[in-house]
Formats: sequence, structure tokens, C-alpha cells
Amino acid sequence: MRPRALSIAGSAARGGAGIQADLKTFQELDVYGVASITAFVARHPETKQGVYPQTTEAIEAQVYTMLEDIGCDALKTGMLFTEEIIQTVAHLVKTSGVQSIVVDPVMIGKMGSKLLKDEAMDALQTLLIPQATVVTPNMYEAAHLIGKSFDALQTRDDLIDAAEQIHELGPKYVLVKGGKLEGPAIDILFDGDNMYELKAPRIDTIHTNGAGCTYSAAITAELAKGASIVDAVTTAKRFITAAIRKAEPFKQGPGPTYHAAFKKYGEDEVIVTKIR
Ligand code: PXL
Repeated sequence: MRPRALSIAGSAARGGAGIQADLKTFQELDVYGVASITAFVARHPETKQGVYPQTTEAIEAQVYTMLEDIGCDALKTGMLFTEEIIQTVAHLVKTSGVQSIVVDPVMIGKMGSKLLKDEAMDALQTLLIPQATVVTPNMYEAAHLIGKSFDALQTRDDLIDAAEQIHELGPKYVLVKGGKLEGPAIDILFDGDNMYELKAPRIDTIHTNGAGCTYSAAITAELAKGASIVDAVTTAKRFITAAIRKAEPFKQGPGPTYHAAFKKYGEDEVIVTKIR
């Protein structure tokens, strides 16, 4: 049986982010993918952006289906939206017996939707992130996790400081993604002792809808296969770099990354340097 991975995340009606991105990524990396949908994010002509959270019972039932009927080698969490959902998911993760847990601390969407309520931040920091094998904040999310303003991270050194501070919340590894840095696309991976820089070419495009979801899903897929954390993150960075390189526009707004690009082209190198 192929390795199996679970995404506990939101459904993105545009298809490029959320569970849609996760399942496409799992498929591309030859991992059997299942999802527990926490909320629907969709656009209505009148209400513009809508978030439709699901009940905690529905979220639990979907996770139990995975754990009891299918089996789970790795799981990731994405958009969780409310404190109550985080409490439920944290309990499910704790009792799941799954060893590889990727927490993508999703806070805001590329179309501007608020995907985490302000009052849910504390639960994310105290209940879920401590259970993470890897937590994967972007610069905006990293700043919020360390109590700074959204634009507090500007340089590679800021990423390093943030990785150290976020590690104190208790995850095994922190991956701070430098998507908005100047120059090459540098991410910092830190386990409390060892620190790595991952460097890929920067691709100049606005079409990065779902890039964070896709990157963390690729890490989850590789962990499900039994890869080490450093190898899983390295493969995932190659996957997302290819997917951004071949991203396409939609009718409106940032387009999605192209999930098949890594398998079809996959030529981008990622340079991993141990910096500590
Ligand atoms: O890219 C962040 C994200 C995560 N999850 C869901 C989303 C989005 C962005 O639109 O809709 C469900």
C-alpha cells in the first residue's frame, strides 16, 4: 500500500490552495491523500469572501474515518479558523498516534480572506505548534507568532531570529519561509541545535495562490514516505519552486501554482547549507 497522508484544512473554492492543493500535491508525490475539511472558503457575488466553518463533530468524524479505516503515515494542518476547531484538532492530533505532524499556521489568504480568528492565536501557539514535527510559517505568520507587527521580518537575519523564537514554542523543527525577501528564495530550517539555509531561484510572479499549502503538503508527503526532515523539506522546496515557475493566471487574482510541474520538469536546484 502506498503511504497515506491526511490534510486537516479548509476547502479553497478556487482550487489552488487548501485541501485542493494538498490532495493534488499528495497525488503528484504518489501518496494516498485524504482530507478533513475544517471550513469552506468561497466567493459569493454579493458577500465577496465567505468562510463557512464546519462543526467540530464533522471534522472529528472525517479524521476518525482516516485513522480507523485507512491508516495515516503523516498529517498536516492548514486553515483552522477558530479556537474551538484548534482545540478539537489538537486533541485529535495528540491521540492519533501519528508521528509526523506538519503544522502550517495559516492566517490569511492571498485573496485577503482572514483564515484564523485573532482570538485563536493563543490556542495555535500553546496547543498545536508544540505537537508539530515541523511548523512552516511564512514571514507574515512568523511575525505574528513572535508578537511582532506583520512587516517586522525583512532580512535573512530576521528569519533566523524568528526561527529561534518560534522553536521555543515547542515544535521539533521550524521552517521560516522567506518568500518576501529580496534576492533568492531563502528559507531557514531549525531544530534547536542545527540550522539550515535552503536556497532556490526567485521566480518573479504574482501567481502563488496556495504556495504555502503546497509546500507543506509536499513536506507531509515526503515524511509519509519515511524521508528525514531535512530531505523532506529539500524535496518539497524543489516541488514548490517548480510549481511556482510554471504557475498560471486565473480570470482574476493570483493564479495557482502548477502541481504537476515538479514531475514534468523539476529542473530547479535547491542548495542546502548547514549554517549552524
Ligand atoms: O493559501 C492559504 C489558504 C489556505 N487554506 C485555504 C485557503 C487559502 C487561501 O486562499 O482558501 C482554505
